[in-house]
Amino acid sequence: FDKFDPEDPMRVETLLTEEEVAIQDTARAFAQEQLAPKVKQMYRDESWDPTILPALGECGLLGPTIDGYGCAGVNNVSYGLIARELERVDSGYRSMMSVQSSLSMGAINQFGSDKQKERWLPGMAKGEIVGCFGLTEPNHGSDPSHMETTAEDTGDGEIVLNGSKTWISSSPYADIAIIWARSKWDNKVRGFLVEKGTPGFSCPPIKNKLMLRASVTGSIFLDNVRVKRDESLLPHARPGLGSPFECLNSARFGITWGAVGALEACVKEARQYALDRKQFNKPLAAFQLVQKKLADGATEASLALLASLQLGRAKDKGEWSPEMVSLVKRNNCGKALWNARILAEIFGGNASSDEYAIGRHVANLHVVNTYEGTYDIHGLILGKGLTGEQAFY
Ligand code: TGC
Ligand code: FAD
Repeated sequence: FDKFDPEDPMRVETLLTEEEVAIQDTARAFAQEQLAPKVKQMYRDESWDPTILPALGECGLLGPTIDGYGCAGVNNVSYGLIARELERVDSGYRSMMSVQSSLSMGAINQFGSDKQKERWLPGMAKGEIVGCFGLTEPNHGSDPSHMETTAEDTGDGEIVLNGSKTWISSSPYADIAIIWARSKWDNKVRGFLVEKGTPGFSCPPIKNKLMLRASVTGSIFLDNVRVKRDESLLPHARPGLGSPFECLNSARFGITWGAVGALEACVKEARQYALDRKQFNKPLAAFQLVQKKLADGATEASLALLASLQLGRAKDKGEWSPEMVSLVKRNNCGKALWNARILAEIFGGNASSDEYAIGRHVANLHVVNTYEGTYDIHGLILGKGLTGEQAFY
């Protein structure tokens, strides 16, 4: 038998194709060489680095599953591998990539007109145009079906948008926002593109977050924002919530891989710390209780990775369901958060220092377990799939 590899306990790499390994290696090199050196300062400053999205674009890591428009056109497993490598450094970097790729480019690619796609996608693939996705509102997070933002057709080719969105990743720096609003003409949710600088449209940052500080988050205010109907309305989004949820299926899938990357980073750092730090004249790694924490973290990361890979293969074959995404999003994020928190104990007081990544990952994973549908909301989606009974209302 082969030697055990603490960094790939279940030898998942043997299940990947050569092309997938090459994409993983590109993403890993990019994340470790270009993002890891920046993360501590960006987390401290809650800053936006305008070079990151263009650098991701340069490596072909934005909108990677889209065919054409300068995108790589790779499979879902490759997209997952990219998410895992970025989140190994920080959930905020995976968030930037997910919002750009799955939520913003994904919405335009799936639901936009040819003209909208040609106008926006090439620049977004290069990371020169920043996108954001506005679904959540101050009064409606888990229940977007009750959203209050409205779209009114003026009858002369214009739409007027009114309302507000909150907790929107990248919004303060976005050049283009996907706004989901209830149309006044048929009371159905529809998607609209709103460009930065449009009168009445503003995206102030939400400052002083305690978590996910390397990703900038903001509000969106729409005060009688007038847009041209043919430029703004996403014509192929079917009226209702199905279309924004389709974008979420893809972003949630990426998050399942990202959470694994964050937990793997915690296991790796905790293992090294336990080997280096001595108490009672022995390395911490030689104590049974410490080994249990490492064993639990490594086990859950490995099983979560296998679940994401199975989901990715199913997506690539077109044999998947949203319930499968919920099962894995809920499991992987919940397990990553729980185990990262336990692994942090190995660091004693040092877990509270940003010289170590563990405290940052624990804080970030709280958000990762919350956005794109909370742990409990995914439990309810799964509960509905299992029983046929919906328990949301
Ligand atoms: P429900 O009545 O079940 O469905 C409404 C319509 O949507 C369809 N649908 C889906 N379609 C595709 N994929 C899915 N996963 C779908 N789920 C539902 C459904 O068939 C129906 O279609 P139609 O044609 O009949 O109208 O909807 P509901 O209002 O009862 O919703 C229930 C619930 C709780 C599951 C849903 O609202 C939900 O998922 N809530 C969570 C909200 C959420 O995830 N928000 C995420 C905001 S974006 C974000 O967090 C980005 S963070 C990114 C980052 O920084 O990484
Ligand atoms: P609530 O919906 O108020 O939920 C609060 C609690 O109640 C949760 O524990 C929830 O599980 C529970 N709960 C709610 N309903 C039920 C029920 N029926 N049964 C049992 N329990 C229930 N949104 C975007 O649109 N775009 C973005 O780019 C984006 N980025 C984000 C970035 C960050 C940093 C954060 C923190 C959030 C972001 N979000 C974004 C918003 C995110 O999707 C929401 O925070 C999330 O969907 C939860 O909504 P909420 O915060 O309003 O919580």
